Amino acid sequence: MKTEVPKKVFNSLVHFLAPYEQAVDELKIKLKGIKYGFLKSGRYSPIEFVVGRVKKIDSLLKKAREKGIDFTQENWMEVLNREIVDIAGLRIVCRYIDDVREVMQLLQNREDIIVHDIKDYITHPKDSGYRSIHMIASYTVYHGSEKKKLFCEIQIRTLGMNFWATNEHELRYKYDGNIPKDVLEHLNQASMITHQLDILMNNLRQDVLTPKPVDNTLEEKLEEI
Ligand code: 0O2
Repeated sequence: MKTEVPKKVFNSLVHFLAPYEQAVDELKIKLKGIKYGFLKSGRYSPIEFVVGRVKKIDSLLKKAREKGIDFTQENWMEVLNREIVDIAGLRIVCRYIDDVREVMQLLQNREDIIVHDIKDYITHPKDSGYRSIHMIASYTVYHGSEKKKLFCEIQIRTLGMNFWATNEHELRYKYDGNIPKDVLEHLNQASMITHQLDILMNNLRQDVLTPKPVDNTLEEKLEEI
């Protein structure tokens, strides 16, 4: 569905989004840097892959309308940056739930990404069955001669959660937001199975990596002799 706005507003929006494009490009490089840093030093990377996008103008206008943002106000750009925090969106996909938690910690320890809020939709999934971590952060870009502090949303999820969300998103689009009840039930079931798989794989990995207790009974016996 297209959201109509005057041409002047549309042109200003294209201009407004340019620093967000830059922020997403920079953040993608920085987040991929975490992965390559681990790999280059011969370690396992908690990050499988990183993607990013700037919200499409249509989707941005829809959200702005829902939030009652008035484009005739002089400070609409400021309001948009403050009220719609996922204009710049990054997604980090990991293999295991433990990796998701590790990446969350890594991001919270950085000085260039300031984390303001974390929504844990893994512990508390949405009604749809959606699971992910949503981190609302701010990041500073130097765009032209200007310094801009922009909000961004960083989603962190497992490969399984990403598989589910991609399918659900596609179905929601296909049915124009009105997914039939039986399909919704299937999606909910799929979400639960995906979560079970995530937990099983996480436990399996912990079992493999946790050092087994050493059987020193023989040593003790020898000492006794
Ligand atoms: P796109 O194409 O990614 O731009 P809020 O509800 O605003 O307080 P929340 O949950 O962080 O906080 O925000 P919101 O707007 O509900 O969701 C932000 C993004 O999370 C969405 O972006 C999706 O990428 C993802 N998301 C949230 N809920 C679901 C869900 O039920 N299914 C799927 N597949 N993704 C979800 P956009 O704007 O929808 O789309």
